[in-house]
Amino acid sequence: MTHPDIQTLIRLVHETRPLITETENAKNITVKGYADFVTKVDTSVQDFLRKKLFDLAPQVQFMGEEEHMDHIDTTKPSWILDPIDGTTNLIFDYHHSAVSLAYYDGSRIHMGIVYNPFSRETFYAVRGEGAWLDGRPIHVTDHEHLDQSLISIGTSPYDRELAKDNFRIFLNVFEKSLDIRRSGSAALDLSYVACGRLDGFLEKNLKPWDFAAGSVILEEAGGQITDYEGKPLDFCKNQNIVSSNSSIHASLLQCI
Ligand code: 2AM
Ligand code: CA
Repeated sequence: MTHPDIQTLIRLVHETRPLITETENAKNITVKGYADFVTKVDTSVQDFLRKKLFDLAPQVQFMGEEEHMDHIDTTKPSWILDPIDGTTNLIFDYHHSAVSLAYYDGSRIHMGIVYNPFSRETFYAVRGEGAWLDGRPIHVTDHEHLDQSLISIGTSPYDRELAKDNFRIFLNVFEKSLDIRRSGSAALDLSYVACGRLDGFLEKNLKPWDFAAGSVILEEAGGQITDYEGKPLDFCKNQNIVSSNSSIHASLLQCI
């Protein structure tokens, strides 16, 4: 099977912008768990893209955040969609959220798109071909030491029992790095490491749609992404994510 065309996919993803920025749907909120929300924007973007992606490639399975995934055959191609990554930011009108779409080819993530409709920036990559921000090639930083590095942390707000261990790690990272940041969107954090706005990002217990698209964008930009033990990721399970410009990866793992 030929892979879908990235430019066609980018055009589709851009069509979601009015659904996100020009409605009051972000105020229509359902609580899924502690600090874990879904809004009418999440469901309307997912419904819109699911239909368009089915029309484009009916044989490709669909894995999305607002959808059950027990039906997925992991040996076959699949879309992995987070209709809104950064839902809490959306609810607070923080203007830092993204649509995150990945194409899994049956063995690895082949393509990824992360689109922030507020800044109108699109990060994307095709495995083996490179990574871009709005058509310009992107690359990670060349910082070799943690004390030159800006690191984004994710607080896993929905898993409060992880907080003590998380903040122990964040203290280690803060003491050894230049400074830390907290953005609220894992997909944008990975994209920011890819384009050199950050040197690294870590967060526990992320779901496949939080990191699938960002992972290929980061790897194609020269970065590295693993679990907290430095092992390759499993795209079918929740994962503790460590990502970096590659050079500082070992030092970042040591903070854990
Ligand atoms: P979301 O906005 O799509 O929910 C914030 O710390 C990061 O964690 C965001 O990327 C957020 O994605 C993600 N996140 C939020 N709730 C989550 C949950 N229950 N499990 C895993 N990741 C979650
Ligand atoms: Ca989401």
